[in-house]
Amino acid sequence: MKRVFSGVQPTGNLHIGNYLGALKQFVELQEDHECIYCVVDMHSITVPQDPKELKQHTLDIAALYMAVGVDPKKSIIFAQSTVPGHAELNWILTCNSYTGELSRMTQYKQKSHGAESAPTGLFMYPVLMAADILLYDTDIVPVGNDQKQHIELTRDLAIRVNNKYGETFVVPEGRFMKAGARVMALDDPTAKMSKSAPNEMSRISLLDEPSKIKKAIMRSTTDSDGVIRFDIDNKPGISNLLSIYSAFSGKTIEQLEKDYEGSGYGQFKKDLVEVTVDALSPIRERFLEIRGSQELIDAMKNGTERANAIAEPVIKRVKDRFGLGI
Ligand code: ATP
Ligand code: LTN
Repeated sequence: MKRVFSGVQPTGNLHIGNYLGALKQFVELQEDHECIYCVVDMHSITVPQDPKELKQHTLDIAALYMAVGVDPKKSIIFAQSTVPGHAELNWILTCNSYTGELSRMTQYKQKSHGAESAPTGLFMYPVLMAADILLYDTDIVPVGNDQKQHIELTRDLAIRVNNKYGETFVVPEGRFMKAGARVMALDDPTAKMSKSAPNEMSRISLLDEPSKIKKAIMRSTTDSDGVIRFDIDNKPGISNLLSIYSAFSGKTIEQLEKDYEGSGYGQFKKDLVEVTVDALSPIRERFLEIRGSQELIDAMKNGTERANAIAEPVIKRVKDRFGLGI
């Protein structure tokens, strides 16, 4: 069975971009893969976090994994900081990375705003992500499109170490959705939907009430020609809504274009509200059941044990290759 690893940062509520780009794949893959799903709490402290909130967010992301359908009996769910191998491998990979390649990472450039002095953690973020992935001999990494560059770096680091020290790491591959790999902001379809954007109406969170979902979709930015057709360059707003509709309903974009031929944006948006509310309501209900439950704590503790059992022999192998220890 091929092994799958992915992670989500415990920063705030997840939105439908996170779901359609990443979490939906988590659920699909667990049927015929060995899956490891991590809440990457150590990544989130690359920017300051309130300690109490961070702990709660970590539990909430794990609860959301379960609410969307990740089954802790099939998949491993755990918090990154509870497996020491992540930090150990992080250092070893740091010593095999270059400042040049890390300065070229788009996410770093965006988050550091080109400042001359930025937090070192932000700079090192992609190396820790590579450590997460390589620690489990991962074959497949399901993520959104925005992580492509980080996956490439992970592969480069793995290949570099393999060439220098002999076969050490499995070289992983990214896995991206057809519809949903890059969900755009509802108020500005040229920007990625993001947890951190100031405008609440730019996103739909997985736990949003139907009234908020309705408001955000009905107000979403579209063009003025009124034709429901997929054309990212000239009609980014309606194209984004078509992608979301397609991802939630399972209908192809071509089918939707046919279904809505001749009808206006108003009707299309109304139907999209219904499709979205129907998809998110069971997630919200399940989340409220799991949040604060013993089931959640047990699943995460069990996840840590199982993750450690996979990571320990890999760390041992890496240390042997590098001549670390006695
Ligand atoms: P933000 O949404 O604030 O930019 P982030 O990208 O850091 O946060 P994470 O929680 O770390 O979000 O990402 C979790 C997963 O969701 C990753 O696999 C990421 O690629 C994916 N993802 C994030 N935003 C989108 C989006 N707009 N469309 C599709 N996938 C996305
Ligand atoms: N950088 C990722 C989160 C992340 C991740 C990982 C994803 C950290 N470690 C390992 C996949 C595999 C992001 O989505 N921002």
